[in-house]
Amino acid sequence: MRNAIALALTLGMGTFSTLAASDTMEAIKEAARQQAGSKIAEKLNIPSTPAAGSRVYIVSPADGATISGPVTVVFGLSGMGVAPAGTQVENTGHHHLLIDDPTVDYSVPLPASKQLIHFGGGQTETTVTLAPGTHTLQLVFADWKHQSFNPTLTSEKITITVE
Ligand SMILES: [Cu+2]
Repeated sequence: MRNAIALALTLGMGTFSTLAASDTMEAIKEAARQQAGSKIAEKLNIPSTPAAGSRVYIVSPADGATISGPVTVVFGLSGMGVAPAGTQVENTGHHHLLIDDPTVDYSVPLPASKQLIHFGGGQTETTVTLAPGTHTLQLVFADWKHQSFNPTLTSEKITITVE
């Protein structure tokens, strides 16, 4: 822990030099603790805790919808806020869209694939082109380091038909 704080102090030099001269040593220590905590959380894939009562859901399309052409998916979130990936603010995260139910290991940062799309820019909707047929869509909300929250914040899985 001591080494991690020293490392954070070294890495954080730029940040600390911008602190006003009136900042106390305690404030600097607290900043170091937070920064060290972030580094450790990132290294150990420590999940963030979601805000109590928060939930993620698909606004549209509706479950069971039949759609012709590209599919616009609107992401819903309540109880928390959207922030771009890499922005560490409590009770925020970014959306991920799961297409056709890929296998996901929620203990590590979410990988990116054609079936697991990250919206690290803080987007709240997307348009995807899917082959004709039946598909499932589901959202996963994850924290600044692409780590799923614990407990996991996933939407209901919906099924749509693309013509
Ligand atoms: Cu992500």
